[in-house]
Amino acid sequence: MRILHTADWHIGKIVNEFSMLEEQAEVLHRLVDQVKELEVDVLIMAGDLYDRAVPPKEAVVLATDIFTRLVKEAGIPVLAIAGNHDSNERLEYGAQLLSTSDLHIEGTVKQKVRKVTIKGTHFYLLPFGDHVSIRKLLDKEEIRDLQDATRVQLDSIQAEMDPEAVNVLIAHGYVVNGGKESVEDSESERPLSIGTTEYVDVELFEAFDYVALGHLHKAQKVKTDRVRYSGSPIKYSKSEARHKKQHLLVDLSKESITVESIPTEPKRDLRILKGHFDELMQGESEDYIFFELEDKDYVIDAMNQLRRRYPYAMGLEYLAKKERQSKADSRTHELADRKNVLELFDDFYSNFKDQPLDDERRQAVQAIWETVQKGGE
Ligand SMILES: [Mn+2]
Repeated sequence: MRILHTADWHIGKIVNEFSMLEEQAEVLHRLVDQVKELEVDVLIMAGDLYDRAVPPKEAVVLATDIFTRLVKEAGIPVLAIAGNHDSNERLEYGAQLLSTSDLHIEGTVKQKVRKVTIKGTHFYLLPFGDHVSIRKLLDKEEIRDLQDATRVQLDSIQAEMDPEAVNVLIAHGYVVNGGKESVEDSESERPLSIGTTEYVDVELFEAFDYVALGHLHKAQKVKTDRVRYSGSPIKYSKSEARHKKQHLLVDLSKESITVESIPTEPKRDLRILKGHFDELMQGESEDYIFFELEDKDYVIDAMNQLRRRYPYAMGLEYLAKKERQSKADSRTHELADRKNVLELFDDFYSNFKDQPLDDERRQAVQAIWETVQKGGE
């Protein structure tokens, strides 16, 4: 079974006011050519097809073009799920009809996880959903977070799974090996939950021969060769400047797995350029650039001047200022640790009101604080 694993297309995404649509069209149309050449059996898109729940119309047009070419021209089945950026219901529009043409889009979470069988291999499609709606849908009180929700869904798959067959799971989320330090995230991934843990432990996925994940934008494996993020095909934030963007070509059987990376290489790269303003003004580039200026003093109108040489400049920061700021931050934290509550309130008040706390107010605050310490009355 030869799988092309990709995810996090985020079609329609705007990065620092630049639309990524041109790069997305370039990379995705090339992807169709590549899957034709590589004779893959199936293409997986593991969530975040779009960047927003209601994508711009150009994004919908591009997605339609790519899916149509994959199915009609390349002649391969496509398996896609919703990620946390997608609208589950909107993504699923027409899905039952599209399935008859081998475009399988699973948008909403179902009571029974959808299974699609291709050339004897079973694919389980697990779209992203929040734990509260999954708890309601499955009527399972014990679901308190995403880890519980995933466990319950995987248990129900495993109850009916044929362990002799090759089984592949497609999912979207934050899968870790023990703790979140085990994987590398980026600035452009939105948190999956507020108030409860967003992490799911990789141990839950042991029964599968391959787990095709979406969400983290850096290509990486989690604990084993068989659990992987393909990453996004394009750099979507400054923190991704050093990523090697790729699709994964996976040759899979019960006994073995080999994974090859297919670099995506859009014409316009996203890079960080570090140096003094005068040096940088000697160069030029049509890439997306984040500047890190080493100048000690501010340069008047630096960004506009740089834009004449770098029309796709995305951002600029002064390294010296950043360093001063982080020193000041850590000093503030140190001081905060040593002050008592009344002194801290004093600071807060004078910062907020631009005038010092007078004696009358100080006494009032002190009285309140003493009451609080006594347990409140
Ligand atoms: Mn995501």
